[in-house]
This record gives sequence, C-alpha cells and structure tokens, in this order.
Amino acid sequence: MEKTSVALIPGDGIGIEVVAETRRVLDKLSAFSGSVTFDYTEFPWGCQYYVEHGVMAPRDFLSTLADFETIFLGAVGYPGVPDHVSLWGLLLPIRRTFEQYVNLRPVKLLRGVESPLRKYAAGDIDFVVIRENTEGEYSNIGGRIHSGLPQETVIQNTVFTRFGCERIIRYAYELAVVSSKKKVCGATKSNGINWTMPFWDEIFDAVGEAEFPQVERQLVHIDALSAFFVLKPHEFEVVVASNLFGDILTDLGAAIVGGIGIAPSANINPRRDHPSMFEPVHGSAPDIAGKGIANPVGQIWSAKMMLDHIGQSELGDRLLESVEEVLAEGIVRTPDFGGASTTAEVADAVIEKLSRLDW
Ligand code: GGG
Repeated sequence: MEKTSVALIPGDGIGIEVVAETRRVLDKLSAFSGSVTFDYTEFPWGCQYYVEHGVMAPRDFLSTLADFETIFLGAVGYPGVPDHVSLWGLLLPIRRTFEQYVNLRPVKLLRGVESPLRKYAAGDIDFVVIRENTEGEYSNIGGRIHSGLPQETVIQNTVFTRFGCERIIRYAYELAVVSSKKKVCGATKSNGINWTMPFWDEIFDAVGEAEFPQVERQLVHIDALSAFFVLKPHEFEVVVASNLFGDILTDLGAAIVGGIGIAPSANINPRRDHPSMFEPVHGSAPDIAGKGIANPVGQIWSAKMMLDHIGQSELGDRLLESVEEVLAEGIVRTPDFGGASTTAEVADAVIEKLSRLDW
C-alpha cells in the first residue's frame, strides 16, 4: 500500500473544523480502498500560535515542511492578527519557497447545487482558473515613508518576470492540451496598466503561437471577464490570470457554482521538487467558527485534488462523486446551502456514500 506523508495545518477558525472532518473522510477512503494510506503530522500554526509566540509558525517551519510529500491546509487569518501578518507569516512563504507557482481552482457546477445563474444545470459550468501564485501583485517589494506626516507615502510594486509569466501561461496551454480543451483565456488589463499587462499579453500570445497553435486563445480585460463569468460562464474552459486577478476571479467563480464554501484549490509545484499544498478557497470565517456548521465540501474537494496529485485520481473521482451524491440528495447540507446539518453530518454522509461503492 502506498503511504503519503501529509503535513496538516488546520490553521484558524473553521479551518480547524473542516480539516478534522476531511481527515476522517480520507481515513475511511483509505480503509475502503486499501491502496493508499496517509501519514499525517499536524502542526498547530496560525493566529493562536501568533498570539502565544509572536510568530505564525516556528522560524524553521519551512525546512520542517520541506520533507513532506504534501501539505493540507485549512484556513489562515483571525481577528486580532492583521490579515497581512497572518498571510505573509504562513501561507505566502509556503507558496513561494516551495515554488507552488500554479494555483489551480476548478469552477464546476456539481449535481445538487443550484447556481444563482438559474438557467444553468450541473455540468453546464465547468472550467478551471489557473492563478499565478508566486509573484505579480502579491509582491513584498515596496515600503512606507514619512509615517504620520502629511506626505506619508506607500509604494507596493507589482512584479512580473518573463520566467514567471512564461511558466504559468505555458502550464495553462499544456493543461488545455492534456485535458482536450480547445481554448485558453488570458485575463488582462493592458489598457489601463501599461507596463506589466502588455508584457503579460505579449507572452500569452508568443507562447500560444509558438508552442500551442492548435489552442484557441483570447485575451480579455479583467472588468469584462468578470461580467462574462456571470453572463456566459459556459464558454470558458481554461482561464489564466495573474496572482491578484486570479484570486478575485475565483471568488466570483465560486459564487456562480454555489458559493465559497465548496470551492477547492491546489497550490502546485509542477516540478515536484518541493511539496504541493491543498486548501479550500475560503478563509477562516470567524462569524461561524466554533459552531460546527462550516461546509466541509471545499476542503474535501481539495483532498480530491491532493489525491489527483499523488496519482490516485480514481480515488479522487470516487470521493467527489460521493460528495455530489450527498449534494444531489439535498438532505444533508450545511446552512450556507440552506440546510441545518453540521460539518460532521456532511462528512458522515460522504463516508456513507463511499461505503456503498464497490471496493
Ligand atoms: N484557505 C486558505 C485561506 O485561508 N485563504 C484566505 C486568503 O485570504 N487567502 C489569500 C490568498 O489566497 O491569496
């Protein structure tokens, strides 16, 4: 049986609840299948750790994580710790140090989920957003001078490297080819942002023309693209975007397929020379934390992406199909989906579906 080492970082708020329930689901899946086991090591890092130690994680946390095959993260951020402190102290260093330069975020309408765009049925919306994950607008190059004076000034630079743009754009085209998709859409804003975005567009066209002439390509300004996600989401197959654009677009993507509670993501190092990390798109949701009612589907779907990454995509498909079965029945659902079920009840229902499969 294949054994995969997993660094578990539940993090903050509902992250703690959804990771615990997803771990239970994964352990059952492992027992049913007999083909994979997970060797977990849990780390208590996050905002509570910050309150106690003044840092989000121990100084050597990146070298600790480096030895794991995968990282499974819940959520980061909690009132009392500034959001930029919590993100820059834990999540962003992991993405950068381990060169998880691809943030893969599927936007798919599952069975049993009603889109707020009412003409759409399950499967009608099915595309993936590839977000650049290590540079772009999420750059810590900048500074603040003259604090407290009338001339106080802050500068945050956006960083687009040829290396970084080429590799993420190439990944998007490659994904289109291997998944038999016909077109790739690039998110831009090269009318208003006159250095980085024309550079991005140039690379998008050059890589497409030279290496993937068979793939249809189109650059769309981010403002229009946001509208098209609502007006004609069925037309998208693969969307590639810079760090901030991809982050914003995927909250909208999550909203059109049922909500942020079910949206998964994978932070991937395609070279596999460092661990990849799997986490839901949602944050720590302090308003419902501790109540046991968080939707675990985003975290469970992220586990499916982890299974895909470790070469267990058949198990991953079975896991997502079981989630879809539960959603399609419409009986066990958390309050964000109009139900009254708890996080644990949803996990139990998924486990029950898995137990009925032919193993
Ligand atoms: N589930 C991960 C998490 O807590 N995300 C919150 C967040 O704001 N992340 C920012 C980002 O993905 O850039």
